[in-house]
Amino acid sequence: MLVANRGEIAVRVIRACRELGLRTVAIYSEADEHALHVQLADEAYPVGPAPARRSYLHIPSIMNVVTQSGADMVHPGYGFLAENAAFSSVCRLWGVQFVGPQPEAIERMGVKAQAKETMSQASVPVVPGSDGVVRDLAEAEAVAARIGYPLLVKASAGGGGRGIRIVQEPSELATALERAASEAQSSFGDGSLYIERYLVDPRHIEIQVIADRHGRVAALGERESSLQRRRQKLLEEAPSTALDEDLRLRMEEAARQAALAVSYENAGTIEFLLDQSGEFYFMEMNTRIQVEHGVTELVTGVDIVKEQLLVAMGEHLNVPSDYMQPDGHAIECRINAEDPSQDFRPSPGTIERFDPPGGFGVRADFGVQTGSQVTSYYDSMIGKLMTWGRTRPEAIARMRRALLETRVEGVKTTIPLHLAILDDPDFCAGNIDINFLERRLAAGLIDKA
Ligand code: MV4
Repeated sequence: MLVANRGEIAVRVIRACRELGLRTVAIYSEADEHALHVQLADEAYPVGPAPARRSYLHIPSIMNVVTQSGADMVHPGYGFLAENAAFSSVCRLWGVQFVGPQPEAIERMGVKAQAKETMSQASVPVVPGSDGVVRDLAEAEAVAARIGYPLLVKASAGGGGRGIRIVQEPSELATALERAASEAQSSFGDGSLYIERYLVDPRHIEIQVIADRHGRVAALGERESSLQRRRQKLLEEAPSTALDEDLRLRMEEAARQAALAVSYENAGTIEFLLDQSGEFYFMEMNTRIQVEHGVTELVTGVDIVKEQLLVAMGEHLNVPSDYMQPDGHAIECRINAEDPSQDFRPSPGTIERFDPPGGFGVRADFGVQTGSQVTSYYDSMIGKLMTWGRTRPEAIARMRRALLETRVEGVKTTIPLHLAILDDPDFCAGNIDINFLERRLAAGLIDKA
């Protein structure tokens, strides 16, 4: 198995491979020569200089290592080439098994407007709005009359928050469309737009699915991913305080239908927006393993990465049910080398000392050790702290204890932010939505000192 990634997810994949008796091949840039994932792998090969586009994103260098090492499988992790259809295709051409979905599925889910169309055909609930792109003002006004205001004008080629414009009332519609079209044309080379009802303060709920090559799709429950800042998740949990068993089953069924609609294979996540009236709508589908997969593992007992590997080798899923229900509660805090008192500015440097926490119900998935270099070439996340408890209060108390026990010297981290979140009454009551964290930060959750 060639692990085409670095950091904590490379370590995570190498561990799953070892447990299955698969030999592991790591790749590393010049900046990662002494990294933990390199030390844990059976073999390691350099792929180029520190910049990602010349190393972890450089497909020719990676395929050279496939040839040199004789690897017959490639796991892309997340980020980098994980959702790059071309990389998945090159692996197929090279005759190596890509641990993920087919290129066609990656393509179809990659274009947000097309993904929404596919979901709508599969009777997966989508946000009320235009049926595909809006061609002129008259059509836009007709949609607006049907769905009401406020509404969003979204660029078809946009995604991840880019190319979205809110329209509060009819008088703003014409100008918003013109500006959105020209911005989309210049940013994405495609000025086409679609319209959606604007959901006010929704939750971001995602359903984990895993599908084998024998027609079976299992839903592994939901993750609450609403705690984000500028589209970067910081804290996730499973299950969500907003779901009861009935809503969970309905969302799991919608997610399974989404996966079946594109003949999905391997692990994937269907992201939904859940509004305050309990309606949920498809937002997008991620065709990769996600950072936060561990909280689902903790409440289901399913090793998702191992299932990925087994499915990629043609095995049947080992998941006990197609509609998993959670056992207990799990929380994940992303530990980023960023300074919360300096507007989360990256805090690169040498980790002079790293001591992870331990004890019952504590899981520390890190890609660093004492002495590791944290550089600004790559994402600032150095690892994830997860805790499991029989109840959410127990998981919260355990996480607070684990955060206080974690020592990371030499760089600033998001640990103080997490401690402040865990002490927030609304968070403890489970009253959160996608704007919760930014509201709290604006109100001084973290003192600027
Ligand atoms: C929305 C929305 C509210 N209503 N669509 C942001 C990125 C893109 N993938 C979709 N996003 C949103 N679409 C409607 N109709 C709110 C957001 C949104 C958001 C969604 C999930 C998690 C964090 C978010 C942060 C800002 C906006």
